[in-house]
Amino acid sequence: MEPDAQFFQSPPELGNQWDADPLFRELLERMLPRELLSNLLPTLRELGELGGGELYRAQLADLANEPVLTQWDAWGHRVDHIELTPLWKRAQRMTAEVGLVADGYAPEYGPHARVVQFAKNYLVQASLDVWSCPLAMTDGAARTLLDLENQSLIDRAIPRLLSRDPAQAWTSGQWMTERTGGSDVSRTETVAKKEGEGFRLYGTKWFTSATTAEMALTLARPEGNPDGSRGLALFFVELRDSAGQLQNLEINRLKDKLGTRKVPTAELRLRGTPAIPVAGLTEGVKKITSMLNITRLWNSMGATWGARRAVALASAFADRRRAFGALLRDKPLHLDTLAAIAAESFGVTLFSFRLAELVGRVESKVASAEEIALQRALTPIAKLTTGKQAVAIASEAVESFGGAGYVEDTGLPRLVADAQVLPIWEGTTNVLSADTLRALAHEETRTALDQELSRRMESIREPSLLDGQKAVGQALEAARSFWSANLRDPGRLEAGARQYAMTLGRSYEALLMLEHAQHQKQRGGSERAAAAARRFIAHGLSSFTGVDPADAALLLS
Ligand code: MFK
Repeated sequence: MEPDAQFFQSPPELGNQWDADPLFRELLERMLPRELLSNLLPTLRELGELGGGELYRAQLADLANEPVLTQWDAWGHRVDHIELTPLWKRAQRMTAEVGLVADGYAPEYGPHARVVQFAKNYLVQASLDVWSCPLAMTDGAARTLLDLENQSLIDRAIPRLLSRDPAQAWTSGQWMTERTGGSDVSRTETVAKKEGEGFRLYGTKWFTSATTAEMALTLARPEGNPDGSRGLALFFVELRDSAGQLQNLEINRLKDKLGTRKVPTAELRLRGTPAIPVAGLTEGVKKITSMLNITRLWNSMGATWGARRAVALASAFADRRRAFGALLRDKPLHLDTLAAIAAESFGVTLFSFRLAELVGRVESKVASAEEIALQRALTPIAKLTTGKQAVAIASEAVESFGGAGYVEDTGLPRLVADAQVLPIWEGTTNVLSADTLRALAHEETRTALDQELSRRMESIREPSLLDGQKAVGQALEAARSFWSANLRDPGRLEAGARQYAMTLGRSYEALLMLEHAQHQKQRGGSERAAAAARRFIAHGLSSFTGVDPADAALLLS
C-alpha cells in the first residue's frame, strides 16, 4: 500500500434528527398540548429518522442530478417538458402522504396546525433539496384563494392543493418577477386581454420557480388599466389543458443559479394563456400579499432547517475528525466556533416557530386584534433576520470542514449556496426592512409589537437571566430612540431601516431564548437553553452603527 493512501477522512453521518435535537424537542413540548404531541411522537421520530438517514443518503446520491428542460420532441413538436430530479419526485409523493402542506389547514389541529405542519417539515426538508420552494407557493396560493373568497376557484383548487393523495395533489407557482424587477413589481408588463368570455395573458415572466406546478397565481395589467401597482390584477392560471398540453405558454429556458439547483426556475412566455381574475381587476399587489406573507414564513422556516442541518453536519464531523492530536470536538477553539452557530441556529428556530404559532392562531380565528397586528409586524422582521443568520451559519459550518467544505461532491458547498437565496427571494433584506417601516407606520401594529416585547421582557424573572434581559432592554431602547428621532425625516428613517429591523429581530430572538431558558430552569430541565441564550446575547443584539446618508453618498461618489 502506498504510504499516502493510508488515511481517509470520515464524512459526517447524521442520526435521527428528532432524537438528536433536544432544543427542538423542548420547544415543541412547550408549544403543543401534551396529548397532541404524544399522538404525533411516532410520526416525528419516523420523520427524524428519514431526514437524517434514508433521505439524507438519497440527497447525497442525487447530488449530480439537475432538472432538465426539453423544448422539442423528436418530431418537432414544442413540448417544454421539465424532468425533475429523482429526489424531488419522491418528495412530491411524500408531501401529500405526510401532509407537509395540508397539515397547516387541518381542522383537528386547531390553532396548532402551523406548528404541527412546520415541525414535520423541519425534520425532513433539509434533505429534500429546497423542495420547500414549491410547497411554500402551494401553501401561499391556498391561503390567498381562501382569503379572497372566490368560491369557484376555492372549489376547483383547494381540494387539490391540500390533497393527501399524491395522484390528486397539485402544486402552485407564484409568478411575480418580470424583467422590470422582482422587488418593485408595479411595472409589470404582462397584459390581460379580454377575449370572448374570459381573459388571456400576454407577457414574459422572468423568474418563475417550480414551473412544473399545475397552477399559478400571477399579476397582469388588464388592458386599459392605469400604470402602477393598483392597476394590476391577480389572476389564476392552470398551466395545462385537459390533454396535458401547456396552454399557450412557453418555457424559454431554465435559470442557471448559484444555488437551489434542483428548483426548476424558469423564464416563461405567456402567449395568450387563459386566466381567471381571482378578485376583481385592480389592486393585484395588495391581493397577493396573503401569498407573500405565507412564503415569507416558509422562508424563515427554510432558514431554520438549513441552519440546523449546517450545525448538525459540522457537529457530526467534529465528533469524528482528529487534528492536532485530538478530536475536533475536544479542541476549545473549534468547540467555541460550533457553539456560536448552535446558539444562532436556536434563535432562528424560536423566532420562526413563534411566527408559525401566531399564523396558526390568526388563521384558526382565535387570535386577538393585537395578535393579527403582531403577525403583520413580525413577518418581515422574521424573514429578514433569519435569512441573514442562515447565510452566516452555513458559511461558518462549511469553513469548519476545512477544504472538504469547499468541494462540491461532499455536498457541503450547497449549504452556503442554498442559504444565500434566503435573503434574496420573497423580498430582499432591504425590501423587507422597508416593509417593516410600512407595517409599523400603523399605530395598532406598533402598539402590538411594543406590548409583545414589554410582556416578554417583564416575564423574565430568573436571577441568572437578568443580565441578558438588561442587554435586550438596551437594544430595544436604541431601536425606540432611532424611531422617535427620525420619524419626521423619511430619508434617515429609510437609511436606518435595516439596522432598526435587525435590532428588533435579534432582540426578539434573545427574548424568546431567555423565556425558553427560564421555562427549562423552572421545570428542572437542562441548562442548554440558558447557555444558548447567554451565547446569543454575547454576540450582540443591536445592529445600529449610526446613520449618515451624507457620508454614505460621499463614500460612493
Ligand atoms: C428557488 C429559486 C430561487 C431564485 C430566487 C427567486 C427570486 C424570484 C422569485 C420571485 O419572484 S419571489 C417574489 C419576490 N418578490 C417579492 O416578494 C416582492 C417584493 N416586494 C415587495 O414586497 C414590495 O414591498 C411590494 C411589491 C409589496 C410593494 O408594492 P407597492 O405596490 O409599491 O406597495 P404598496 O403600495 O406599499 O402596497 C400595496 C398595498 O399592499 C398596501 O395596502 P393599502 O393599499 O391598503 O395601503 C400595503 O399596505 C399592502 N402591503 C404591502 N406589503 C404587504 C401589504 N399588506 C400586508 N402584508 C404585506 N407584506
